[in-house]
Amino acid sequence: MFSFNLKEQDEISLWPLPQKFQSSAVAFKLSPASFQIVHAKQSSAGPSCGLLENAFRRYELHSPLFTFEPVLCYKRLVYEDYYGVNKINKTDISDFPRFAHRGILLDSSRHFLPLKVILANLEAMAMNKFNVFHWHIVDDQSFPYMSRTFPELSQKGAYHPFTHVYTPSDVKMVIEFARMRGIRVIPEFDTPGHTESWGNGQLDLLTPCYSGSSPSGTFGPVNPILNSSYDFMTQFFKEISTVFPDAYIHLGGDEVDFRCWESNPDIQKFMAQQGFGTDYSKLESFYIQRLLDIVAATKKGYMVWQEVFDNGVKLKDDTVVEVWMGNKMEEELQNVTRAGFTTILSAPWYLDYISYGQDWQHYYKVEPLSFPGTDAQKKLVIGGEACLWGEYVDATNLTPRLWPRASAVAERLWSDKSVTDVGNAYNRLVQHRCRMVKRGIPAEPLFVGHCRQEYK
Ligand code: CP6
Repeated sequence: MFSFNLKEQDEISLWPLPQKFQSSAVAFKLSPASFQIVHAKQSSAGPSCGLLENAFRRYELHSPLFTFEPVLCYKRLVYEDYYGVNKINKTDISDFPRFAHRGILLDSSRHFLPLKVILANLEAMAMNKFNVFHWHIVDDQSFPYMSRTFPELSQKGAYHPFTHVYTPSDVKMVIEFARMRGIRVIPEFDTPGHTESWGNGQLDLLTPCYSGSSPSGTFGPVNPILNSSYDFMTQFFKEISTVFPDAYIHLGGDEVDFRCWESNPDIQKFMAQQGFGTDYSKLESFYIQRLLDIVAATKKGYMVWQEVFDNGVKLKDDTVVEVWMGNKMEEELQNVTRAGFTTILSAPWYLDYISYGQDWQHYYKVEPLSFPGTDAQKKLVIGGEACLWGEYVDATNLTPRLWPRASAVAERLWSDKSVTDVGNAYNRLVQHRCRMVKRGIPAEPLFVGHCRQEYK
């Protein structure tokens, strides 16, 4: 096995663990003059692939192999031997992801996240082979997305109209930075609930709540009984579909609070006309159904939170249903896949929950396909997302709260189902975390210990 002369913490530490990995004891010296990354003969990409060329260049820029400064290094495969010589053991790796959708949800509404923080986390995502940035960009508390069609949404709905907004060029930069790292950007514009901030810049979009027989001055979900609401959504999502190149948009649909709708006499009248009785989930479905048709007309696919499926809304075949509720999660996966929909799992990976101890182990131990179902059903689970909701998170604590806890999710979604040894994962993750720290990502420690480069 491994015969090279290293202390335990210097052992090769790959994260996430590749599908096939064969290392021999034959070690090669590396030097800047001799080191090269080349395309395999059978590679379909080759030097014309700009993405790979860029990735190689970034590696060269950051690799200690290409600097003159002696650096104690934790590369994946490259290590520094006893004499300070960079070495690599002859190794064959054949790798591919277990799940296609490996996402991180960040929430830039509860707190504004500066562009710098988003880009730094895209870099960290790439190091962990995450490939989807689920950008929960707006919500009740603020609307930082600067819309060309409806500039007042951010002018009146952001925490600050100039400093706490994402301009069209900011959004472009996020998308391009992500693309260079193999990451898709799926924006979420959550409606009809979670929309309080939209109301500041778009008159009559939200439902006026009543207290007794008169409006209380507060507002609820998007008003589903006005044509103007759908006209707005048509224009708005037409813009979104051109700004974000990904084939999917997340349309939310979670946690709709019916109390405001119930209080409003116009809504009550509409409910009666439609024959909805007092079942407000029917009104919710009525809204979502129209919204989905509007978005489908832009030729985009959509993702939704699980409630939309639960309420029996008719969904396009290619809809991705995101399962986020922890109770009855397996039952939900069974139901969604039995109905033939693709699904992603985020319920076990709410990283905004924090507790004393090594909670990464809980994330690591999740087996996404443990629910009862046929092979065809299991194939419909295309991945999962680690969610870092923003109520208690801003630029000061986001990165250490996310990393390396999200790395546990990364390995679960990338590596083979059989990769479940928590002790082995611990040893590799400790080093992976040091590697992130060394690259400027302030990932928190797993437990007691130190990183070698701290003693530089
Ligand atoms: N915001 C939005 C949230 C949550 C959801 N949607 C949420 C709900 C419960 C928990 C954590 C987050 N903060 N828009 C639900 C998908 Cl425990």
